[in-house]
Amino acid sequence: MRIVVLTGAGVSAESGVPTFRDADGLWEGHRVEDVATPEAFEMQPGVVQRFYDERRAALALVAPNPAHTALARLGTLPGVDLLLVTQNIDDLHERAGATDVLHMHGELLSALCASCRSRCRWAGDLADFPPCPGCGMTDLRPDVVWFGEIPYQMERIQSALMRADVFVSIGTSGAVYPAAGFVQMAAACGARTLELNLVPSEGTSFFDEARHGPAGRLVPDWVDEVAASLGVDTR
Ligand code: BV8
Repeated sequence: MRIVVLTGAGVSAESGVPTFRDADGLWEGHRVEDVATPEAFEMQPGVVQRFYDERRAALALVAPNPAHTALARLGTLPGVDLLLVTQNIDDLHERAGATDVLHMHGELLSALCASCRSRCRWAGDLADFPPCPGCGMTDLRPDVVWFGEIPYQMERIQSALMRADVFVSIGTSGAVYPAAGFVQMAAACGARTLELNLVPSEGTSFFDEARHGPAGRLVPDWVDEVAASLGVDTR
């Protein structure tokens, strides 16, 4: 069974990672264009670096929840060919045991050199503009995809969507493209589509089925169903 799963901020909400558009969402404190665009980084690099330094440091205070754990288990089920695509830049999928997670919008724990384009794992701050381990220039930036920039590994995502038997969207509002358009691409290529979200998303009408509630309950239940359909007992 070829499954493509797309996750958003809602899958990490029960771990204590603020989402973007919910009441106390991240953007509440900051205007998107002030922190998540190349122009903002050009104009006020210190503000943007501190914004991501804060989120990187906050990763140490959170842990995976049952939704992350269930998706890691899904990837190990015999007969399941899973591509786990996330819009999240946290590392909770990996800490729950998931392997080969595709971070289409980048990762907090990675730095990208704007000079030599090399990447390196990064756990500390960038606001003091440390030298790039590759070229020594002080042009390291967060390795995240800002608005107006092209998401990572789009070809790999598109080919998986076109071959998928099942497409599942978890914890995302469907407000940001191209991720918000994946359900239509998968459906057009014959996949069965399922939305698991706290409330109906902006794209809920595009899904064959939608279940609403906390991911920490919906995702383990759904993974058990997949396992049972493959004759595998999971719990
Ligand atoms: C691009 C990284 C060209 C940085 C992010 C078409 C139409 C209109 C606009 C556009 C368009 N195409 C492009 C655009 C422009 C733009 C865009 O979409 N703008 C929007 C605002 C209209 N898109 C871009 O600029 C993209 N680039 O298009 O390049 C291109 C395209 C294709 C191919 C080649 C070239 C780049 C966008 C990426 C920007 N970077 N993040 C950072 O994180 O700081 S986006 C960021 O915001 C996240 O990564 C995520 O993608 C988005 C937030 O959305 P969600 O994750 O869904 O979070 P949100 O808070 O909104 O919703 C949470 C949901 O969870 C809610 O529904 C809530 O109810 C639910 N929930 C809450 N708790 C729970 C829960 N669910 C279950 N359980 C719970 N406990």
